[in-house]
Amino acid sequence: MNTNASPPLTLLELADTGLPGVESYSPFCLKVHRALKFVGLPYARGCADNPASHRKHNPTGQVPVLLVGAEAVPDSTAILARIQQLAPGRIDASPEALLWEELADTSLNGFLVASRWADDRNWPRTRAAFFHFMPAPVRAVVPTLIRRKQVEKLVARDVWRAGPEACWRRFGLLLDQLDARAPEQGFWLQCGLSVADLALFAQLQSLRTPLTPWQGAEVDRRPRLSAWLGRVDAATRTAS
Ligand SMILES: N[C@@H](CCC(=O)N[C@@H](CS)C(=O)NCC(=O)O)C(=O)O
Repeated sequence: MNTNASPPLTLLELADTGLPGVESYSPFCLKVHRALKFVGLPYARGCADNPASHRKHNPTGQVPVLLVGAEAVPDSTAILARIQQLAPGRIDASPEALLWEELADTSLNGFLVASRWADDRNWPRTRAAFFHFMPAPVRAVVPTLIRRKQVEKLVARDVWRAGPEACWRRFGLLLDQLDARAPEQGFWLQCGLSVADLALFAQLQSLRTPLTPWQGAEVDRRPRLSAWLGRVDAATRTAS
């Protein structure tokens, strides 16, 4: 680790959740938090209520963006690659680890988005957590419109196209497959912590917040998966 030579780092992201062990409701921001903590690089936080507030640093309007000095690095996958340059040899990024990262960021993320935005059981909690800052008259209208758009995107992604029952059946099957694949000891691949651990952890940990109790319980009842999540959490929760 060589923190003295590093340019100052600022993570542009969403507001803190206030929940222990969940620095952000954005799984992609959570992934970056945990990578920075694991390698021990100090960083500042630039929080906003809306991802688009950081648009001047990322034309896609998404978070996270990592400012490395004056250089803006958007996208969690690119940010992890940049962190590996800043702290060489700490996080593995083999081709297999990158494939797992892709599965987490796409497939698993689809279920997280569905659990918060499309699942009627969870929507009132999502609305309260994500839109509390809006004045009441705006809050009465805008969240419902945004929800409608999110559900349209979930249908287009084939996550919600066949409806809730099919979605949660596929979710359960994916969790079963991950549970069967989870290592009995150590990290996801036999090489120390990798981008696979960070990316899978970020999506699964994000399912374990009070916003999505049913989905969180589904994760927690897979014993090997939960034990591995606990190990990744312990290794990445505080700055090393
Ligand atoms: N591929 C991006 C995905 C980032 C992403 O989807 N961020 C969400 C927050 S979790 C966002 O900014 N959404 C706003 C939008 O898409 O307009 C990454 O890995 O960073």
